[in-house]
Amino acid sequence: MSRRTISLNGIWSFSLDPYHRAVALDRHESPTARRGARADRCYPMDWQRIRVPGTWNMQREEWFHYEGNAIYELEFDFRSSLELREAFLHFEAVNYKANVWLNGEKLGTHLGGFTPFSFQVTDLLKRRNHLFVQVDNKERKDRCPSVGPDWFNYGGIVRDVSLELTPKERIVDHFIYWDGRQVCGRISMTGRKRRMQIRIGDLINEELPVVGGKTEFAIDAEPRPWSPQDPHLYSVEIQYGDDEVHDQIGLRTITTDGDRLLLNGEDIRLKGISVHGECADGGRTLGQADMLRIFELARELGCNFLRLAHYPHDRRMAQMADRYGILLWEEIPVYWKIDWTNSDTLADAEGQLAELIARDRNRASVGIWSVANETPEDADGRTEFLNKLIERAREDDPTRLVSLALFMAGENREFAVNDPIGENVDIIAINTYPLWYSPTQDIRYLKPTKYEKPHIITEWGAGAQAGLRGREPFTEDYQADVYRKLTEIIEPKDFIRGTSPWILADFRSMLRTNSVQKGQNLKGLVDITKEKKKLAFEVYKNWTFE
Ligand code: GCB
Repeated sequence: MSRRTISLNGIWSFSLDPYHRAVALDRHESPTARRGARADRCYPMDWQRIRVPGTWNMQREEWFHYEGNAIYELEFDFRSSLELREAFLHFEAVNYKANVWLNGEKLGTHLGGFTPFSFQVTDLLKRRNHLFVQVDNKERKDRCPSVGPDWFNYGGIVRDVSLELTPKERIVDHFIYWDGRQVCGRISMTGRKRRMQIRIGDLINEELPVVGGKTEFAIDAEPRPWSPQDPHLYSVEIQYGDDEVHDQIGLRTITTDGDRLLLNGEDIRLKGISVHGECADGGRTLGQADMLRIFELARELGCNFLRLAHYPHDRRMAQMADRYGILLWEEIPVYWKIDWTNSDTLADAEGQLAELIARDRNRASVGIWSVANETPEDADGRTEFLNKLIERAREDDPTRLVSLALFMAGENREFAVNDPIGENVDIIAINTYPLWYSPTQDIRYLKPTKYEKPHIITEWGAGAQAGLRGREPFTEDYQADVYRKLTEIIEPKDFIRGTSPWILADFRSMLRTNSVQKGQNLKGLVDITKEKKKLAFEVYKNWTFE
């Protein structure tokens, strides 16, 4: 085995630190001293045990509403030999700001609550190690998301932590895709070896030169294309000196032609559903079974498309989608109001986008990168900000479509037609809530926007409390009726190439603390446990959209 992953998941020590005392008092370096400290000494921490990965909100009742600064620590042994190896400390996601120290050395800071990051720690590892992580999830105007999104701001080390050991000379990154004619690859590596070997199923088996730390190739091939009907995956093996990387990759193209959306050159209509990355018990930390449940429900609904809203979900979602043949829309949390003219905020958003693309660009299921959701067209600096993100997405991945969700409110019978951002995206995606937020809006006459591009209705829906019957809003019957009416309107409109109503499951939201919603957004087709189906589930399931 050329590579090794050592999991650092497990039980860690944890304390809320609302006044930022740990770092201010430089107390992060010696946990043992702290633990032995007598109660009357000046130690403000209240060390408790916590599960990593996990969100603190779901692990103790008194932590449920906590938003702010907290500290984590772990002592771990490391016995592996580091000769001829590099070691990286890897975090899959920490919400939102993470400062990390290993053995008293500050490794760095990461912003963004949903994407992976690592630090090289080869020279810092010892037999006995002390890892200290300061996590701050306080909402701020200059972050992405900014203050007050319509979801719950779960804090903590919410996804896996590991040590990754690789050979010194190693493969850094690979990006493999099919452009419809050739299988193309870009592989980067560090080291002095001049050659590398790549095998892609029975399509390619080549030894190729490495020039300037890179190998690029484009080889004529006619693969069995990946699609929802036939989610075929090829196994990929890349060898470079002692290093070896394995992957499972689907090959397909996704393009547009006028208002048509094409998968492998053929028209496709997307019957989808939006979903948050949340589960009832774990909050933002989903286990394998929680993710499988999402796919099980999506498949039962007859979906070929999932909108992973509004931030990067667990990386295993795209791996599963590859296997199940579900196309994905992946998004970054540039949501509602952002500090559009702040260059640090732009850098943060770009960082999250780049990390997401780097993580998932080998996943055939990912068809669309979304750079934002419902942003105010007239806000100063907004369009420039979004254009930079669109540009960045295209630069990092020229093989996929780029979009964002717009919003249509009010009485207009046409989609939000004048938003200049429509010029630069591949898909016009619109959220709209007739019969709910815009009760008198009549979308029967919906026409396409002025942009001759495929249109997707990325949100519509209605709230319903599971089990509540009647004719009023918030009953299951009312919601089912909205699903009946909207699907009837959407179906014959040929310019609508996809839809992903809001939403698969009820979810926690800090915007929904009133007496009906009791802390949850209730627009799910199933309740928050994903066990109770509402009437609308059956309505949507029975709808064919081809
Ligand atoms: C939207 C937002 C989504 C909300 C939803 C709602 O337009 O994009 O994040 O949760 O409406 O239920 O209001």
